[in-house]
Amino acid sequence: MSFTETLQGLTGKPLADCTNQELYLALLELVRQKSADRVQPVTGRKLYYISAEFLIGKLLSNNLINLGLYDEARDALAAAGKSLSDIEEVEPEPSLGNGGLGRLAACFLDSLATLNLPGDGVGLRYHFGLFHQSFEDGVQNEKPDPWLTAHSWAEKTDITYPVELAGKEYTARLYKLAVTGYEGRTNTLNLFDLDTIDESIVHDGIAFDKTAIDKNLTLFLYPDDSDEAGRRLRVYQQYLMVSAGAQLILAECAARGCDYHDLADYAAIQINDTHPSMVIPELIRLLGEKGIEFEEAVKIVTKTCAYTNHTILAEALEKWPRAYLDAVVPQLMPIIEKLDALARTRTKDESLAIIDKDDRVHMAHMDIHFTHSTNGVAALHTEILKNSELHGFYELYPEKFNNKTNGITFRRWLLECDPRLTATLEQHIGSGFRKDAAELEKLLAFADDEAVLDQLTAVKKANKEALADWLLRTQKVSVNTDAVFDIQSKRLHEYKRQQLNLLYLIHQYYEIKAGHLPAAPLVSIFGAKAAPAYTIAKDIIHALLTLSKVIAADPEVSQWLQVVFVENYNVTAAEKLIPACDLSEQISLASKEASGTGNMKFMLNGALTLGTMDGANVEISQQVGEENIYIFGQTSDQVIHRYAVGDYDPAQWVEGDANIRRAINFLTGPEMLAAGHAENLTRLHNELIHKDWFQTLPDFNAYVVRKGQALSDYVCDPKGWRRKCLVNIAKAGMFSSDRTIAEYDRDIWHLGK
Ligand code: GFP
Repeated sequence: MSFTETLQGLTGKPLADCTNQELYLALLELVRQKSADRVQPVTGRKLYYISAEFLIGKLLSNNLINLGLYDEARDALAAAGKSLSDIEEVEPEPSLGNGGLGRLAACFLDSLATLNLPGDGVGLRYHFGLFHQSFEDGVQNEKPDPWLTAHSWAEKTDITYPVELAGKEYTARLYKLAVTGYEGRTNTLNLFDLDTIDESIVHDGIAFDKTAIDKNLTLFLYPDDSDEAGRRLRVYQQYLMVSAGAQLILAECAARGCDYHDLADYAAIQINDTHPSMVIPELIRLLGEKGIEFEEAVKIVTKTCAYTNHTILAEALEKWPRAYLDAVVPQLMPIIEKLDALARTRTKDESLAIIDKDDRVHMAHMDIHFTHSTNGVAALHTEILKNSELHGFYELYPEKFNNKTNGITFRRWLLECDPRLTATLEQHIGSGFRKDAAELEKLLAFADDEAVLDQLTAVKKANKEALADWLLRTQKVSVNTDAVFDIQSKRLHEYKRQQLNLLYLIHQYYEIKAGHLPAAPLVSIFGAKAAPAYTIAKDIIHALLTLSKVIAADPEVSQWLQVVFVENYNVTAAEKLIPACDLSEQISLASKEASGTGNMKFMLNGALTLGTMDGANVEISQQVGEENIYIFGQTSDQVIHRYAVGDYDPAQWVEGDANIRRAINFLTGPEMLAAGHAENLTRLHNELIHKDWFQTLPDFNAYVVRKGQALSDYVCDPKGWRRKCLVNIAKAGMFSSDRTIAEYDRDIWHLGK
């Protein structure tokens, strides 16, 4: 049967007569059938990757590519006058993640299935995801971001588990979402939900009654935690996820013959950040119910579980007040107390305890004591964990610590998002890189081939045109595609330093006004959501939106400089932005960005990195060589030293440097106040002058100089620039998540064995 006939069989009428919605549903059904054919029996150890976030993005194209159906589908639809990309627009994007952490989990699921490894995800089926972002009057507004429609990728099952929360029994229902691998097997993303959720309780944006647990539990990812009810709600969510997840794991293993004593031969559990940490005491509790004594249960769980640390920021290393756990999960507290006592027999160091003297339960500490592996996500990050942040633990358990540098799936971040570049690469180096990313290195043979460099230039230009069309259509802004496209897209956080970029743009505004024209016109594009309760992050968004208005209203400046802030940045937007980027902004304060994965996506798509020696930027720089990357700023050692000495005073930098002073004072100058809100701008101004916790000012001048160098290279030496881009693409192979997953499997999971 031809593809057209198959699809027609599903729609019941000629394709040309179908609406895009009908075609989307038919394709969804087809993908379901084909992915079901690739489900394989599990033998030996199977991985359960437990995570609060899975930022999976739209799935139609991704699944068609992985199932080898994409070209056929596109051609059959085109023959009927339909466009696959129009059909894709029908699909709502699930916003089940916040940023890199959740996207990493999604890339890992893709690589597991591609490498034919048995590995499923476990998470929650949030009805409204993180939130939908819009800008009103220069301010971020949050609304629910619904994605669950009558026909969704996540299928309801009859499988339910009882979960006890605050002494009351709830019923967790399992939904299964098929995860296809590229020419590989089909695995599952298991998402739990309650049948009693009531979407109608949400009002005024994303507000809702935080105490109505049966109605609100899975409405949002990361509900506002600025009050106690919100923080407790997060504990409720986490326990729902791990209790239902642990019951699923035990049931699946038992069905395969496990007698629970040998659980570690059947399951490997990866705890993604601290949100799923309660799986440790929960498994011990459940094993207890099966008749296994505490001491043995601890050994089984330690052998089964492993922990990934994604950050050294104290705010993200969860420490729950014991009172919350007493109230929400009283059944776990006796176990956590016993774990704390056991940990204290291993070390006298109070700072490594699970329950501290203020009665707070340190989730990461429980993870490190009672799993067999703790890994960081880039070489520098793991060294910082070992040598400073988790040094005491490293001394206690040196054998547990290991590094797994993050990666990205090339199926989504090259084949799907950049078909033009993919075709060009295939023309010269064949298609082996689709399965083996290391083959991209073959491109180095063309580093001085002018025809290939010209082709890469043409691909980039076409991608910039496509982005310009998309920006016009969706954001109502038009951009000059001859300008350098400079992009900073990632979660909004002060350590990622969107505010450093803001100060640069203000500096450029003044320079252009003074007649010091830049080497090239610049379109500076941002994409970022700020956590709803994170005031300064929202002020940074406001300042950028206001600056964008000020510049646009000034013809002298606007011909050289434009600031675009993309509304509701998500995976779909990232897929448009990344292929069109010339300069990738990876400017976090050295030591603070554990790895970054956007840096890898931009590099793979032929953008050059402007970055600090932080996270995986360090490894990118080692791969491409320092002549093919723009590095600036303090080193992590310098930053750590500055924090240790504790004498950083931003006011001195403001006083001592006229350019810094000029840029900061512009925030509350007449132009900005006329276009924006004094309250937000003044607060940001004060924050930078009096606090600047992430040391923006010491890196300011180095950043200005290095960015100027990049722009001048782009204009003065276009061939040299494109050669650098080629080297970046060729050297991106090491950042495939297939490599990362193979390393996790080799060192930690040993799946299928
Ligand atoms: C976090 C870290 C990043 C890291 C990802 C994945 O997420 O440095 O690359 O986890 O390990 F901070 P985001 O801040 O990017 O969400």
